[in-house]
Amino acid sequence: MDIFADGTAAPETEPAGELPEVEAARTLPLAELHLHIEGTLQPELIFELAERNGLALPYSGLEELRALYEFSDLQSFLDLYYANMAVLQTEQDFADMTRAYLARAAAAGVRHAEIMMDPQAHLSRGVSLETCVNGVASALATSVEDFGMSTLLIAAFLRDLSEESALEVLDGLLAINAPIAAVGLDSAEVGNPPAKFERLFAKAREAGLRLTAHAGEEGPASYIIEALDVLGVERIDHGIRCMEDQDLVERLVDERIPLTVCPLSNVRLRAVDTLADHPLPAMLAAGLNVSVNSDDPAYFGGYVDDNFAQLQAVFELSEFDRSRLAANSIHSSFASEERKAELLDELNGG
Ligand code: ES4
Ligand code: ZN
Repeated sequence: MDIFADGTAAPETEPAGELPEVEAARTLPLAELHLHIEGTLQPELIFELAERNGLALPYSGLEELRALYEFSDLQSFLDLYYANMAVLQTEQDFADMTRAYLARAAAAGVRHAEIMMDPQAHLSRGVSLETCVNGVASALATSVEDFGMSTLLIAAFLRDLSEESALEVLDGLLAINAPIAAVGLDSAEVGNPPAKFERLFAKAREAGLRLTAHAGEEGPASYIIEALDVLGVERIDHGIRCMEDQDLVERLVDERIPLTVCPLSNVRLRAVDTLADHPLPAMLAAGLNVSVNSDDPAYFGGYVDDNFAQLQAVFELSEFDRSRLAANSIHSSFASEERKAELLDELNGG
């Protein structure tokens, strides 16, 4: 099916008298825009890295660790997510984790990935900025030749820490010329509104970085408005709670603001009760610029292809919807216009 640049599709006609095709959905080329690299640490790799680094884990084995993956909210997930990072010690550890993600994402059809990392979560454990940034960046540097995937790095700041801490780390990243394309804002949302980071985002913009922020995951729709108006972000991570504010929905549609939605994450962190209750179909119907992403795939039950497969099973998304989601992801990326055109061609079967 042809998808035009504005996301609309050429009309399709089904040949009369033929049964509809029953075949596995084709793996669409797409961009993954909402992915925390530390959230790709699979339990097996956690044990492998612990052994390599001579660390004792507080779990007897994989089963005991996996049993902890029943979360009640964002904070209960974050506690385990930060604890498991203890195994990331050397540049090699960060590179191995990143390469494992790239290999799995390539199999899921990801052709461009924008990868967030949380430098403050490593600095606070005594791991240097150079170690974590260079480790991830070294794997990304060869992503095109190794996996046919373009990539870029997003430094995300922990909103439950102070703005001073974030400013210091941004200075450090700029001082070492870290190969980052953008900044993001993540961690515990409620009580840490976007406006707390106004100076950080102003400074990042001045440094020529692109801007995104988590908003409207657990926090209210007003945090989305604040992220747009006070921080000046171009993209909203999650954003599902915009559906509680009709005026905001209209604005997001008018301005084509990208929302990087993560359905399995929302189920596992109890933002929605079940996948069947997820607002994604309503968001698509409202004309919002939504994409499907995996967030922390090792923790939430799947990579981007798993997210698509489960959405498909519950909502019977049409090929039109699936292609629109893929096209939205490409249009919403921070890739060059040339790379976007290449990926859109690929999506349109060119
Ligand atoms: C996160 Cl799902 C989610 N929300 C906010 N911050 C995060 N960091 C890693 N995953
Ligand atoms: Zn996230």
